[in-house]
Order: sequence, then structure tokens, then C-alpha cells
Amino acid sequence: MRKLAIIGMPMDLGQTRRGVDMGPSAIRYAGINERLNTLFDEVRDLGDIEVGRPEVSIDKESNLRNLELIAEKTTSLAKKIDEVVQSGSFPLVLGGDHSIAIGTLAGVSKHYENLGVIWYDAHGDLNTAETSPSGNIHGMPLAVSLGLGHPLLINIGGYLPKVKPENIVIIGARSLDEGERELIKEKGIRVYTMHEIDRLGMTRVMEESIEYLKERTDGVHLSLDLDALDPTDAPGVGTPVNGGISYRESHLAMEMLAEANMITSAEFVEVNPILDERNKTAIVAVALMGSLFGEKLL
Ligand code: 6HN
Ligand code: MN
Ligand code: MN
Ligand code: MN
Repeated sequence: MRKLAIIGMPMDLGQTRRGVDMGPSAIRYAGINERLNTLFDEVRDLGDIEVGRPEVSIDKESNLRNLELIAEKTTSLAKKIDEVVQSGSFPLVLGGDHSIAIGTLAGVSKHYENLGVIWYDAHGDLNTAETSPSGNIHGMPLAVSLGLGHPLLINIGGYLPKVKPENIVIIGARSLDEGERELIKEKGIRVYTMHEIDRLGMTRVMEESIEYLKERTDGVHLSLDLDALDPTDAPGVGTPVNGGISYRESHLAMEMLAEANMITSAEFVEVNPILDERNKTAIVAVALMGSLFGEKLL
């Protein structure tokens, strides 16, 4: 029996542009249930993790924005995800800014020996407090999951690391900070930047990514930041970068993942309805979920 559990994570504490906390509502309004109902034997919407309206605080020592709050809230998310995986359902998390991935991965990864991660994003999200240009934790979740960063974040779930560098594939990168580039080289992380996507085409990028991860992982988490897409297709994001992946290429990527039957958990993040045009970005997110979960055109 194929079961899906939807979890909303309305958290915007990882960056400064408020509004991404409304992402889960926007995605639900875009018709997620109707779209996915027929693709699973059971779809349960577990509602949102309680985030509330906490006051912004900057950690004096590390300069990290909302450090303790993010640690607390992602711990709650990790617990929920852990339960969902144990119950045999596929966890689908609706963000929220990308800092939520700290919690998702903490909840998922303990169930696998070698969790793979596809990081579909314009950014690397590989900063630490030392390399971050902003102090925003949404630029750090992949580093945190590698075990690099503030102790309060890397130890969530009581174990580390959540993912090994050789089990990661980044797709869509076009805005990497200096420290992120160094880390990518040092750790040998596989990255398909926009250059490779243009040059090889999305078909080959996905074929290679799928083959690479199939060889070495026993489950694969898809962390899809809507800013991976070009801002003309997904304008409702806090940190848009021109020259992104197209809507059609993204569908193809999702369709190939569905065919490969390898994704075991997913999150769709950074949808910000305040910056969006008529909920376009949330609608794109739901359409991509359709393809990811096996919707067929014919
Ligand atoms: N995201 N690299 C920039 C930073 O502030 O660290 C931008 C991060 C964006 C993060 O879009 O999930
Ligand atoms: Mn991101
Ligand atoms: Mn991004
Ligand atoms: Mn489709």
C-alpha cells in the first residue's frame, strides 16, 4: 500500500523576508490533495508543525539569526518525520524556508544506512557561521546535515552526520559563495550547475544523477527549493536568481525520478506567497509533485 503523509512547516526564521511561513497554506490552496489523491492509496494531511510568532533574535556569539528557535522547531519537525517514516508513509514536507531541511533530514536519515540527497536549488546552502554572508540559516542546511555548523543544529536528533558528502547531488546551482565553493571541492560533492544543465541537457543530468545515487544509497531525499527554477516560472521566492531551470526541465527531472522509483522523502521549500503572482509558484510546486509521484500525461 502506497501511503503519503503531508506535513506543513510554516517557518520563516531562516531568512529575513517574511511571508514564506504562508508557504504551506499556499501549496494546499494550489490543490495538493486533489492532485495527489489518485496517485496514492492513502493521503493524510497531518497539518502544520506549531511554529507560532516568535520574536526575531540574533545569537550574540555566532551572529546566527534565530538560532535557538530554529533548533527548537526543527527538532519538533524531526520527531514528526521520524513517526511518519516509522508508520510506513512517504513524508512530504511543505516549507517554510530551507532551514526546515535540518529537521526533515534529522527525522529521515536515521532510517537509512546511506541516505542520498538531491538538492535542487539555485544555491548550495553549504554555508557555516564563518562563511555566511548573511547569518541566515536557510543558507546552511546542507552544511549542517554534513555535520558542519553550530552544535545546536548539527546534533538535532542526537546523531551526526545526516548525510555523507558522496551521497549528495546538487542540481541547478548558480549562486555559490566562496566558502561554499571551497567546501564543494574539499568534500568532492557532485554538483550540476546551470552550465552542465545547459551543456548536457536535463535528460543526461538526471540519468547520471540517478545512476550515481543508485550505486551508493538505500534511500533518497529530494529537497526542492523553488528558486532552482527560473524566476519567470517561480517568482514567489525570497532569493531569486536569474538563469534558472525551466518549468519543463523541472517536470522532466521529476518524471525521471518517478520512473527511477528511488525517492523516499521530499520537501518543497521557499514558496513565498507575498512575493508571488497569483499563487503561481505554489501551483508550480504542486504540478511538480504530480510528476514526482507518477502522474502520466497519457
Ligand atoms: N536558500 N548563499 C546565500 C546565504 O545567505 O547564505 C543565500 C542562501 C539562500 C538559501 O535559498 O535556501
Ligand atoms: Mn535553498
Ligand atoms: Mn535557494
Ligand atoms: Mn506534469
